[in-house]
Amino acid sequence: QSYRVAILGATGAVGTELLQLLAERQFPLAELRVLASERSAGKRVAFGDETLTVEAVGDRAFDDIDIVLASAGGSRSKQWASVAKAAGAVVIDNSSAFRMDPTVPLVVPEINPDAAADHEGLIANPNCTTILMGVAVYPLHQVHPIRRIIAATYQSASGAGAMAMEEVKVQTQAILDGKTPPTNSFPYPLAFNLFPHNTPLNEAGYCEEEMKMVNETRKIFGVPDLRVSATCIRVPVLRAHSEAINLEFDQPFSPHKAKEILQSAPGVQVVEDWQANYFPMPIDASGIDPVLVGRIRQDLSHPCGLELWLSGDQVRKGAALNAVQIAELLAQRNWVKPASQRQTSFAAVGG
Ligand code: A2P
Ligand code: 11C
Repeated sequence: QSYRVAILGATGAVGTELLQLLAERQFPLAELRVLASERSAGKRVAFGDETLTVEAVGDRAFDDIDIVLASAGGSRSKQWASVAKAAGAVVIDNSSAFRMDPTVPLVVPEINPDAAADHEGLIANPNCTTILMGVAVYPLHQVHPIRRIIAATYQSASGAGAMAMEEVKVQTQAILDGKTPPTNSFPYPLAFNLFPHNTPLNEAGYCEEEMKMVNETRKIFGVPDLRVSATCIRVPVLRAHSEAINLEFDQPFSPHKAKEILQSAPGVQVVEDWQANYFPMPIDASGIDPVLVGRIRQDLSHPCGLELWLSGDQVRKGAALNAVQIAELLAQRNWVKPASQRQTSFAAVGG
């Protein structure tokens, strides 16, 4: 079976990656519609060896579409998800608009694929830092439950979109030329600098990005009271986020055993050369699928603690790849239609 797919936000950083992944992974496509704002209507985007013409999203844009991969920001998702659902499509939404809605599954296929079965036309793709952390620590959580996670993130410009990536390059050149760096995507210059993630702060002093790591991890792991605390920092890296993660388990967890588990965990690649002091780096993680994990070591300050370090491509596994994997999951398990509209294999017993 093949599917009619639409990408909303096809000209953006994640949209571009979605196009590459659908081609690379040979997703079974009957049609691929590429949608963006009016500004981009008529532009051409690459899809494998072909180019496709971008259409402006509109009321009829989702007619006859089975799967929508949405990555045009939360307000656009809020505006168009219901239109796409009404047209009969299932929306896999990369924004934060619906993630904490209890009726919307929040899915990382390596962690909670079965949650996708219950969808009613909308599935949320988690936040990128949350996905990367989840893929790396869930395999350990399955062996010994995690009691507490403390994370510090080093987030690249790609998390703020294609324009922000461009801005870092322009800022870098401006500073090297002795000029004032322009700032549009971020409140402060990012080149040769770093700053706490610039999302709104709550009363406790945590920003939205940090609270996404708390709340989304709880939902994906199915542990509503999991203790998570995060500090999210934007760094002048173009692409791929890194995270320093401290884990506390309910019992001691040997680093050797943790490494063995992670070496066979889906979506993870262990990168550790202690002699060479070589561990995951964003330049190595950029453009590849696995989350690179290393420096798996005993927490000196706690007998049940482990420390680890990861780098993962924010645009790939942190966004586009996870969304395409959800689409593949729906296709493989025949879950493209909403749960309430699916034919079960049991005939209704007549009365
Ligand atoms: P466009 O290029 O036409 O503005 P990024 O996160 O990399 O900045 O990408 C954002 C994506 O969301 C782009 O594809 C962008 O399209 C799309 N987008 C932005 N505003 C709208 C809108 N009002 N309607 C549809 N798509 C939009
Ligand atoms: C960043 N993680 O790096 C953010 C971008 O919840 O989908 C993605 C925000 C989200 O800024």
